[in-house]
Order: sequence, then structure tokens, then C-alpha cells
Amino acid sequence: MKIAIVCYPTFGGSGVVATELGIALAANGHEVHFITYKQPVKLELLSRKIFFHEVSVPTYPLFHFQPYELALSSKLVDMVKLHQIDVLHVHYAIPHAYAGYMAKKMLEEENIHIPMVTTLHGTDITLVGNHPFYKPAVTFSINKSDVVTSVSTSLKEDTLRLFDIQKEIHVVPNFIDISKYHKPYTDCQREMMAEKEERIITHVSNLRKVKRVTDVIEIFDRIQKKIPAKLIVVGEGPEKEKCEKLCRQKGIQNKVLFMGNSSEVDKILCFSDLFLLPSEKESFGLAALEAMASGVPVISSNTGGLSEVNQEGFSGYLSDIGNVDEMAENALKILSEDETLKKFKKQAVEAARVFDTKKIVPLYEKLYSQAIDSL
Ligand code: GMT
Repeated sequence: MKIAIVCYPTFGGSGVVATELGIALAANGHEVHFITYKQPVKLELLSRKIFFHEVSVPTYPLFHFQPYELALSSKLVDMVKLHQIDVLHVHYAIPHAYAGYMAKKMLEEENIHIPMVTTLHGTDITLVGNHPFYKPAVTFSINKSDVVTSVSTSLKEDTLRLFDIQKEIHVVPNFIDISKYHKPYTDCQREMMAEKEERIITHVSNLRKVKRVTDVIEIFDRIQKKIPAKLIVVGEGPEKEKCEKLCRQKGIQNKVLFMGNSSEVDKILCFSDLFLLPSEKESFGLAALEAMASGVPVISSNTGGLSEVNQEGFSGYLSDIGNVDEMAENALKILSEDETLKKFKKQAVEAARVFDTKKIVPLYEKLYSQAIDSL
């Protein structure tokens, strides 16, 4: 098949999933065309089967807001015609599903029919999409998609609760290439980060309010009072300064390392002993899955799709949002004894195997074929 993928090209989970999906589809022999405003960060290798088409939006002084949706839908029309694309897969409803639908309609004028698959990722539904300013357009574009998927059952339920949706929503969970993550690094360079006796605790996110990064600091503070430990925070975002300040207030600034954005998260996870994800909302929690696939147990909140990913008492523990005392207690249960930690590390990889690329990508392939056949 020839598949066009529209996504955000940034470090965000939806862009990462879309990029990994494109890479996996190309490996399965499909031709994949990424159409977005910048080459996706995780798309290092373009190949005979992977193409990138940039959407440029020329700035014009009359426009207070530059019309990206218009440029995207025009680019989609051109690329579908030029490369004879069979199916359009848009990740993140806003504004991709809307632009995709416009492209579909323009193509129909020329008697070209192409199905559109829309994947809902989370904030496009629970945060941004639910805003009254966007809701009618988001509802419309979901209902006009030929196939709708969501990354967890929880997100499907949220979508049906918050929007008036007439379409069936297929749950296709996010996935991970276990073989890529769970490689036994011979040299993790752990000693660069911490002393031998210290446990390494990690948090990776876009450091937005919804991630409750201050809870990460609170949990770590309680842990480091009981056992020697270091915290590594990966990512950039609006909560960073507040968290740095909180660390100074608590006098733990020398034990916390803010690393900024990194394209080497796998290397950081390689020497991590525990992953913290106490989010307010999380449709899936790809970062938790990445940690588990690297053999890192997870302490998380029990919000959204996290309980579909993190298995209580097996790959880690889940607590109510904001219950930092319980999260710290559970962390210590895992970290205090070497044997227990070893057991949880092994179990984390086992739990991640459910979401291996090889199991999930065929679900998308099947939906594409059905959508093409039903035209
Ligand atoms: O919040 C993020 O981490 C970014 C956000 C995005 O838009 O990319 O992530 C959402 O999609 C990810 C991939 O499907 C999910 O793993 C995240 O749970 C989801 N974030 C939220 O629901 C808050």
C-alpha cells in the first residue's frame, strides 16, 4: 500500500508513534509518505520506502494567524495525486483530521477517492479538542473520518463521553519495538550519572502542568530520605523552572539532574532503576511503555490509559493522582532490595511485550485494507 501519514514532527508522543508506525510499515514493504511542517525528530533515515514532504506556510502580513490547515490540505491533494496514495492516516485530530477531510473532498472533485484513518491520541480529545472553540470542528472531522482509532480503551470512553460520535472507535494501542529497546547494553555508563550504591530514578515528559512534575520532585524527595538516589528529569517545558526552584527549597538540587530534551532516552533508561509518571491525564503513557520495554519498573498515577499499560504489582504500581506518599512507599518497595528490583525489571519487560510492534502494526494494516476495500 501507499500510505500518507500526517503528524506533529516533535518529541510529543503522537508524533513519535506516527513516526515509528511509518518506519514499521516501510519495513513491511509499504511506501510511506510523511506530510508535515518539519522532518519528524525520530525519522532519521529516509529510504526507498520512506518519503518526507514538507508543508510550508508562507507568512503574509494580512494574516494574524498563518493558515496551516489550508497549506496542509493543499499539500495532501498534490501528494495524493503525485504519488497515487491509497490511504491517508492522520494522527491527532486537531487540525489534521479537519485538513484531511478537506483534502478528501477536493480530491473527490477530481474523481479520486481515498479513505482517511484518524488516530486520536489524548490531548486532542481531553484537553484541547474539548474546548468549546474547537469542539464542533473536532466532532465533525471525527465523524467524517472513514476509520477512527484511539490509543486506549480509556481514550475511547472519554471520546464517546465528551463528543457526539456516530463512528465506531477501534482501539489500537501504542506499540514499541522491544528488540530495539531491550538490548543489553554492555556499557550503560551508569557511573557517569550516579554512585554505585545510588538508585537512579527517571522522569521523561514535556514538563507541562498535566504531567505533575512537582509530584515527581515530591516523590523523589521522600525516596532520597530513605535510600541513596539520583533523579534524572528529561524534557523541556513550562514547569521546569518551578521544579528547579522546588529542588533548591528542599536542598536536593545536587541529586536532581535536569537534562533537557534528548534523542537518547533509550540510553538514559538503560541505567535507570525506576520511572515516575504521576500525570493528571494520560491517554496511554508512551513514556511508561518505553521505560518498561527497557526493563524499568513504573510508579504512575492510575489516570486514563495508564492502567492498561502499567500492571499493578507486576511492572510497577499505580496510585490515585497526587498521592505522593503512597507513590514514594511503592517506589521504596521496589527499590530497597536488589532481588525485588531485579524481579520488577524483568516483569516490566514482560508486560511491555503485549505492545510489541509486531503485534500492533498488523492491526493498522488490516484497518487500512478494510477502509480501501469499503470505498
Ligand atoms: O502529553 C504528551 O505526552 C504529549 C501527547 C501528544 O499529544 O503527543 O501525548 C498523548 O499521546 C501519546 C501518544 O499516543 C500518549 O502516550 C499520551 O498519553 C498522550 N498524552 C495525554 O493524554 C496527556
